[in-house]
Amino acid sequence: MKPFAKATLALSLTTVLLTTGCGGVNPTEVVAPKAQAAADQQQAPEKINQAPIPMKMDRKGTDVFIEMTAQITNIQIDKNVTYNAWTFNGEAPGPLVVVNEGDTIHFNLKNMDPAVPHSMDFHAVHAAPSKKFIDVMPNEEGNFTYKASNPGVFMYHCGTKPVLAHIANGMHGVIIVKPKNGYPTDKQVDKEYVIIQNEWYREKDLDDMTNGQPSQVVFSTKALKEGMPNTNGDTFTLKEKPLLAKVGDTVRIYVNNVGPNRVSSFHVVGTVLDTVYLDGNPQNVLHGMQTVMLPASGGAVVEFKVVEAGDYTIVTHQFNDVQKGAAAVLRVTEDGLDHGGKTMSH
Ligand SMILES: [Cu+2]
Repeated sequence: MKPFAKATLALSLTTVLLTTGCGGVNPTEVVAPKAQAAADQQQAPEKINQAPIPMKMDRKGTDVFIEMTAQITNIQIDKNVTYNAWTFNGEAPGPLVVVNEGDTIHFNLKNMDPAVPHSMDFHAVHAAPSKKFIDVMPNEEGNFTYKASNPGVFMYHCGTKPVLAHIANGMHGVIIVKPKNGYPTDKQVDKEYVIIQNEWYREKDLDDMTNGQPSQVVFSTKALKEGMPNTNGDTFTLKEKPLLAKVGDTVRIYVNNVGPNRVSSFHVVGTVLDTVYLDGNPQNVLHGMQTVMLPASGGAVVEFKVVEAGDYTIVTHQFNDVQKGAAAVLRVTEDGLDHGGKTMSH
């Protein structure tokens, strides 16, 4: 125990003894739980669990004001596994950020972590990292301004050393910069979703992270509009609660692989990706792809038509990662509604 913790514990014991001494209650019964709680807090600040705080976003013309928190929050990643994660706003992946090409982002990072510095690296901007992606100290705030001048589906992440640990502990997410003139296929799209792939390692195990041995590889979805599903990266939610589409729909998925280490071979079983915009840039257009390679941090916009009712599994075609959880289900029905029933997934 650190000297400071010892002093605090001694002080709180004395206070409790003094205030309860003449009340007729055996002081030891009263003192033990309070003193223990104080001691626990001093000894293990990494085990705190901060309730998610929603991201704030305001717009004035092309100026967008975004406030995010760095915070420690428990995230369920598998049926029986909860991870005491380092997060943005209590979500992992963090909240979806959507801005327009040409916007100026005024970003405020509030670091609620009492012990560890954190930072923000937006892949969507041109900025000097040594000025704009710098550490924000515990219980402090940092303000940064940059322009979102490139359209696409970009990763964001904490860039504090060791970056591997900060990303693997949950500090990653996606920022979509909508192209000024849209995508040429905008009018054909009926349904839109976001899917993010990330890895989880044994909790805070830097060896597993360094050796690239994830315990789970997972998919999540983030809401593009209110009412849409918004999940953390886990092994089961998107298999049990499928995304939905209607027969004949053209479905668009904004996808990103935030890693930190694995490459994603993004594939939708039972269809061909009719149109793909690599990294989500309308100029990087490809057609008729079976699988899109997403490097760590890489994104894409993929579009495909679903012609038959049924369950379509979305995977990374690196099936050892599917074995570790990386799959989601798109359920296609005649009316686009879910009529229940167990999903068929890989
Ligand atoms: Cu961090």
